[in-house]
Amino acid sequence: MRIFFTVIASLFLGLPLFAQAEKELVIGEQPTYMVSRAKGPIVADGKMDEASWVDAEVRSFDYFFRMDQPADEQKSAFRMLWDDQNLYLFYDFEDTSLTARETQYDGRPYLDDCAEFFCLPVPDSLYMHYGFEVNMWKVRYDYIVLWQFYNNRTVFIPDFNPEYEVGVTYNGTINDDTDVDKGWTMEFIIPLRVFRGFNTWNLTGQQWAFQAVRQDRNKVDDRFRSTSTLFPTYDVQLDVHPPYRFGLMEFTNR
Ligand SMILES: [Ca+2]
Ligand SMILES: [Ca+2]
Ligand SMILES: [Ca+2]
Repeated sequence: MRIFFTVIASLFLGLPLFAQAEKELVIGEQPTYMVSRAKGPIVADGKMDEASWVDAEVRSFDYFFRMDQPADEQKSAFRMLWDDQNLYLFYDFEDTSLTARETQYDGRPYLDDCAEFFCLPVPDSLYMHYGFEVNMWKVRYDYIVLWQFYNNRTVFIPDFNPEYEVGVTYNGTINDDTDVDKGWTMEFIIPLRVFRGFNTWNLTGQQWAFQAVRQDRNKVDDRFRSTSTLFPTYDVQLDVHPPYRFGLMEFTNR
């Protein structure tokens, strides 16, 4: 039924649900997020106190999947900064129902309210990326994806366990369906050394491929959640990982 409504909604809204399903973005076509340079230290506490965040480009997650009801379409704001040591991410989510169940590292936080970041440290669409997915308990699922690696099967390698910092704030009650919550934030500091092997120095002017994603679960006892993304995915399978749909980040000094 949900798929039916997705198709109808897509026809009604004129979204290219099928037409571009297999289309790959090529260099020059990808939408680009301009990453400003952090002018001072950033603390991963989930608070946007640092002056540098004022300079960060703000993007919303406007591409929704698996929506069951209007409440599944909640607003998100995404910001990113960089310096010579780190990438900094800030997710700001409106959310009327805070939900976090997973407590096991490398488990399934993506079934909860979850902030996700997929990154490929080159400016092209290739069939591997790093993934970071974290819920409100700061429970992480981090991995390397080999997209459709063999016999069309995509492999997630979970024993990629990099060191990075995550800070969370939330306004509401977690896992209580009886009240109305306000929202939550997540701030990441991901050291560039996590991506060593790729070029991680003299990044000014360089571009990396990435996607940022939100999972929004609104019922404690139902694993159903809606998904929204920064860049369009146009994917029939409702999978957010096809790397040929990633956008770019461009490192600037401004
Ligand atoms: Ca902060
Ligand atoms: Ca891992
Ligand atoms: Ca939620």
